[in-house]
Amino acid sequence: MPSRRDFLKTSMLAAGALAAPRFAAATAVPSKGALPGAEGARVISTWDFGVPANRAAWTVLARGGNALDAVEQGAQVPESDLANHSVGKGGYPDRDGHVTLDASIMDGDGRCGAVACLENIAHPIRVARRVMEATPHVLLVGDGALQFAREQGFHEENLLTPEAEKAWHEWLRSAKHRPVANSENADYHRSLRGGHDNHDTIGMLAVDAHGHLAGACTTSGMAWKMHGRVGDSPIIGAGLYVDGEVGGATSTGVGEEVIRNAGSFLVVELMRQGRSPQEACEEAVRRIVKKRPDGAKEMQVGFLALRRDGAVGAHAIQRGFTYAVCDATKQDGLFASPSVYATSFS
Ligand code: SD4
Repeated sequence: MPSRRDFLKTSMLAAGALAAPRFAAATAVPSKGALPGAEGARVISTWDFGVPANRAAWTVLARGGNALDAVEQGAQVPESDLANHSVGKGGYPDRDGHVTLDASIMDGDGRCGAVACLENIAHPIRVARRVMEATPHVLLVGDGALQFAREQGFHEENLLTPEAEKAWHEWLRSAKHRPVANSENADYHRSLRGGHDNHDTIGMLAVDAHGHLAGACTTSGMAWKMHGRVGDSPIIGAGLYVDGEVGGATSTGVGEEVIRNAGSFLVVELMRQGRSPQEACEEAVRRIVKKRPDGAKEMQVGFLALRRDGAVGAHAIQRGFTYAVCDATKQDGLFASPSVYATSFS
């Protein structure tokens, strides 16, 4: 894992290096089976914890495995990390003390599956894939999602770790129970993020050596959210969208703003119209900021995009959004996204 200083150094080069198509033949899309082994494969994901997640995904891509298996594998790394309070087991609970998880997975061919407000299952991304493959549906929520997971043989366990429970009790002491829509100040948004700013949703996008694309997104959502609240992460087109003809996009930050703008779908459609991944992410962020000129100063939303040729884009409202890039040349790349504002919640 690179140190923060290494990453900051690297990030000086990042925006230019990755915003521009990295692969020599940026517009030449590899045809199926044309590239041996891992050549041409790349996986990217949100935040610092994307580095170990990418490495897990890379174990699949490096042996010529497919992008869908890779992102499912990679997303499980932060889901298992108990020190990570925003994804999977160990995630901070809602205001009533329930850890409720949201996840989605999408293949470049348009197949997708998702779960929302799922309790007691440590790997919601695996359940999302099962929804995609074993049901005629796209999204299962709450008790129905849990019932399905049980039927599929998933193990049930308590996801509220002692550390997360302690943080919840501390929050309860000063908690103001009020709907998110009424609350637009920075302190409140910071509290929604559990006071941890470089720990957030993991969104992961991969292109495999056969030129096939897939994406995954998994989160425990905003800390101390209202019970039943669902963010952007399990909403196809909001927190995640992948189109094998174009590329994929994923988001992190205040999910309500991403849903309002169909954020990831927007990024992919902009790429389809010819914008670079970087330009597409910038435009999606711009739309959010334009609609919420005051609120945007105090909230974070970040988009990450991968074009089918491997070109990467990233943009965020606030400074501090990092993303990890892994390919045959470097497995642990970590970069800082450009942002609209220079402020950081970190
Ligand atoms: C959500 N985008 O549920 C996700 C994760 C999050 O601050 O809470 N980010 O809105």
